[in-house]
Amino acid sequence: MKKSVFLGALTVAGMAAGVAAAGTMDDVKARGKLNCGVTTGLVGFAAPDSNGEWKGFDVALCRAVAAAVLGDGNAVEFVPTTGKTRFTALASGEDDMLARNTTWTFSRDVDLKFEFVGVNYYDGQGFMVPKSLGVSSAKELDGATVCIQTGTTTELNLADFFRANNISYEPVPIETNAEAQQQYLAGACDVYTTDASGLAATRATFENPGDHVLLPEIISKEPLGPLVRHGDHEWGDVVRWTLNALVSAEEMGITSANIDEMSAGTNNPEINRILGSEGTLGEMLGLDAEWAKRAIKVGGNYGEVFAQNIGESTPIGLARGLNAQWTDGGLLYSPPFR
Ligand SMILES: N[C@@H](CCC(=O)N[C@@H](CS)C(=O)NCC(=O)O)C(=O)O
Repeated sequence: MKKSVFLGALTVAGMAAGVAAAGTMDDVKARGKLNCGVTTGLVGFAAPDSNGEWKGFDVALCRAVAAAVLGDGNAVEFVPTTGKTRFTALASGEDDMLARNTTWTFSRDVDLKFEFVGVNYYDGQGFMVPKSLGVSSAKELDGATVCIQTGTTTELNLADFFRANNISYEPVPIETNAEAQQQYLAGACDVYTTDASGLAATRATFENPGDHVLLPEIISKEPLGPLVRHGDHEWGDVVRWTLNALVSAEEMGITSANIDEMSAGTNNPEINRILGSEGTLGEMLGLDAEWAKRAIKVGGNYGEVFAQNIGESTPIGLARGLNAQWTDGGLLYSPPFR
């Protein structure tokens, strides 16, 4: 405990001085737990279930990294963070990584000094209104009160969109999605705006989801992905290639059902390199040969994780859309395992 607080302080000092901060992997191994920054609760992406067990699309990535590094998908301390607190939690060393509906932007990379290791969900900002408002386009929202989460890209895009369309709005600032939901349902704001995936996830928990509509406008690009601190490339590589392993597994047909059989060896050399029966990729990462096998086994490949947590057969009901594999016309494209 003492050690991690000390290293946390060092990390901040290191960052302030622009010095590379290394050693996250050793920290995680010594602690025996991954500290993964997630939301305060967004069902489908990251939220505790009725048994207090964290579940969701982002949670699955935390568990995959823990399985790769520590051999146990349950060796995760989930650290709830708000839109505002997430970056200090990561910069200070309280978190080893963030998997929290976080958009990859220039300033978060270059100015805040974080490294986005990839995209796990291509999204965009949308608007939800009660059907009873009788509005069919975001351009009709002149003068509306809008619930908006602070510390987010949502805030900035909203201002841009209204200004570009020469209309005005009154922001109702809120800190968490739970608060937004409560305020919106209580009528404290006419509109809730956030990532379209977040709107779908929020609406799915309403008593009468059909009373609310998502407007057709998507006003921004929100590439959501996991991030780590600048400067610790070894750790960044581990998180990046864990995500890539889940994506590649789907592309190559490795599933939680066939992974044991496939890991004994197949006639596809890339599958063998991922699953560790050929080559030394694990060793290059500072891990063992079965790191990716364990990561994929926890929640399945990217497609299985998507389907189980947010896909069309869940109440959230998201289509793969841009998040389909490149071979199916989507944007998911893992670099090769070679
Ligand atoms: N992607 C945007 C918005 C992220 C965001 O905070 N989204 C909300 C609504 S989808 C959320 O995850 N809330 C969960 C919480 O309140 O803990 C960003 O990175 O700034």
